[in-house]
Amino acid sequence: MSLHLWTHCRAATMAPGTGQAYGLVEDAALVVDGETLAWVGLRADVPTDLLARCTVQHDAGDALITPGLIDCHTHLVYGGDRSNEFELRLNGASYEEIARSGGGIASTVQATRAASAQTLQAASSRRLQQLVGEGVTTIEIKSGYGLALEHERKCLQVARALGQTHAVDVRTTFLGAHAVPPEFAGRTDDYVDAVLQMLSILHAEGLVDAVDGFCERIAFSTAQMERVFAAAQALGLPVKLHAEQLSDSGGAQLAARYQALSCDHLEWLSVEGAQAMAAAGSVAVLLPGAFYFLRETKLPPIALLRAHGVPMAISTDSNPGSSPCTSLLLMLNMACTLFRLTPEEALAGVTRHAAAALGLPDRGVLAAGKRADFVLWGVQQPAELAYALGSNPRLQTIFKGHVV
Ligand code: DI6
Ligand code: FE
Repeated sequence: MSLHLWTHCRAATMAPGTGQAYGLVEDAALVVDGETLAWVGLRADVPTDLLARCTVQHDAGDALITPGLIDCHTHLVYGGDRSNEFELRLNGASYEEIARSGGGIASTVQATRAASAQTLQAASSRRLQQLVGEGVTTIEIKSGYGLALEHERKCLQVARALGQTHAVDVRTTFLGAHAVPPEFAGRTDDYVDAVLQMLSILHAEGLVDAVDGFCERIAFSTAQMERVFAAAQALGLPVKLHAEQLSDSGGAQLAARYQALSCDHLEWLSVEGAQAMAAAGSVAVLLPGAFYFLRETKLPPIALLRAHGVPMAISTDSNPGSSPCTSLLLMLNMACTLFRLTPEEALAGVTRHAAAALGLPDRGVLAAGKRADFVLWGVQQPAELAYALGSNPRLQTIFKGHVV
């Protein structure tokens, strides 16, 4: 099989331990074999046997190359929007008050149930195109606005279908434990029974790659989440958790006991929670869009996460209520400005650590054996990706070895 050679570029490989910030390689070459990277390094060092097999040459025009970006936490598939609640909040109501009075997630559930798969597909496709247009090559999409079997199924099927119609790898997460739907009002434990039933059916239909929940005083307790996690574990599915977003409920410790891939949000994370995550190898997924949009003032404990060596990922949390955002590059900037991450930490957060948050060791860095998902950017320095607020310097995306 003929190989493809990419040259005239700098590569921010994001590979750890190279001694270079961003794993940067000046005057780099990438050799692509089918869907896989066969070799990455200095152009002068490409092995001659490989070079001889490179029949297609690509001049990257002095672009900076990074791994394809990974948006590891989204609620991309939903009906309607919540601009009305945005307005209510600007007139004084809080996010929790709106949620408790039947708005919030419940209003999106109503709109999502009413929408056909086709309508959901069209609306979600528009959002996905914006992310893909910024170099996203892997995206996680959660259910959680259907909250009944047929509607959770519909959303997960739409998510899977999006992966067929766009140059992006879609990972699905079942978030049945997102909110208690109106027909179960006051009967949360009964709804958890229903969640367990939905999970086993949707898993059998091949629609679920991971399981998530919203562990919060306005959603599910740790005891209720534990039932969901135990069921996921019995099915061999990895778990993640929306934990300590609005309060510290000990969700991180629970998730860590189930070797969670990630705990997400974490504004109220405790020392014990961070220790548990470190011991379990869980990634901290930070969501600056939700922090910004809800005008939170409690910052996630970045210093604590650093001190315990917990890897930090960054994601859009794209959803209609707390982060109506379809720009992962903007999240890079906000992770730096709001959370004080370094641009290198932020870029690792949408590449290497985002891959870990999805349990995908085959991507997130540019190295031999990894998937050939990468992006050419019209920038000189990697820091420009986080610095240039609201700009999109993407030149080209290569997905599974092919130019998109
Ligand atoms: N936390 C969030 O920030 C989103 N879901 C969650 O569990 C918000 C979802 C929404 O408001 O629609
Ligand atoms: Fe979320």
